[in-house]
Amino acid sequence: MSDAYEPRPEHHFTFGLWTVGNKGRDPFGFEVREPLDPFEAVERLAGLGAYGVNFHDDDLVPFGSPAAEKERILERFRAALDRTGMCVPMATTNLFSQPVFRDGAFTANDPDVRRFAIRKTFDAIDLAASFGAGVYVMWGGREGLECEAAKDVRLALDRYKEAVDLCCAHVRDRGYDMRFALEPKPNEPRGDMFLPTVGHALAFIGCLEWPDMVGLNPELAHETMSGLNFTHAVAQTLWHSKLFHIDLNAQRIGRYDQDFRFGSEALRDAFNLVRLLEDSGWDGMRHFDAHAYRTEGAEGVWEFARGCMRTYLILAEKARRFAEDREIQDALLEVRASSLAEPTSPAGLGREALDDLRSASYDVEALQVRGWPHERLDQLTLELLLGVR
Ligand SMILES: [Mn+2]
Repeated sequence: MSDAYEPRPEHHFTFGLWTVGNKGRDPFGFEVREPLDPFEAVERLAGLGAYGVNFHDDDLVPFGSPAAEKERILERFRAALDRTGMCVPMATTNLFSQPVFRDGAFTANDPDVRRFAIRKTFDAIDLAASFGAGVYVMWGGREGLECEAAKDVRLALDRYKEAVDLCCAHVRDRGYDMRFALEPKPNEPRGDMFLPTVGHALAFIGCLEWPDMVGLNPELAHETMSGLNFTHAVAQTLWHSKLFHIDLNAQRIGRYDQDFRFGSEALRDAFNLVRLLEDSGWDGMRHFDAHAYRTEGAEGVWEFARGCMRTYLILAEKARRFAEDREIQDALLEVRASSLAEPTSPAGLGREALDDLRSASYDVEALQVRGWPHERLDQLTLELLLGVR
């Protein structure tokens, strides 16, 4: 299948090793797919037109590998990257799989567990820097609780802040060109997790030692699990200049963390998101944090990966057509979409401007009789998406 929606490296699509390498294990069933060699993942993704590959420290070098084994793995991985031209734009730490993190990592009650988590993260940051990764994602997989009495959330946030500050200090001390991206999630695997939504994380960043070094990696599935509008979360993150990275996938509200192929659920929401990313000119990586259905065998994984990228490109094309569609543009004029860019107080915040606002009279009768034809605009958008215009 070769057409206008063929992914190419310049589209900046990336996948985590853990996404295409997902073996299909879930809380009720064992693995259904063989482990995927990271080197094969690089080759296959490059063949599909991806730009890069991201990893947790343990995805690449299994936890506890001896130094010689680590060197051998890294050498082979580097060779695969060189051969294919694939990049590593982002990396992260696994602070959730090992039993030592059962009570949390950065927010574990035991200070030695916290120090071990910091040490593991420092090592993973060094590994990330050696591959040229410019973004380091922090997803607090075990940062949370089930038993409310066991942790004071305010103290946990003190320790969370301390950990992020220490990681920033490490990057500054080493002189790396690297920024951090926090990834909020409301629950799973913990009953309740700290920094549960984009809004919580944005507020948290303002309290850090080096807030400029820290932004967000919002994930579609995670925000949707909370029942929130992911496109709005991303828009606000952009508004704060904090969109450092993004995790794309699909998710239905009120379900477990599904991590489905991008666009496979809530297609209109996916369109709104792609239109936002494309129209904003955001130049970050389009990263897919998702995995193939458990039904799939080894080849289905590549159908999944290709599908994520193709759907993004198809929706980007729809976004371009939305901007060119005469009737849609007329409908936008009708709802005065561009008038929202006009300041409410053109004279500013001074005394004179305030007096103007205080003394002006408004014909509320006239203002309230007018309807706003959102129905027409919405239907036109839907018909564009359905392919009949
Ligand atoms: Mn993610």
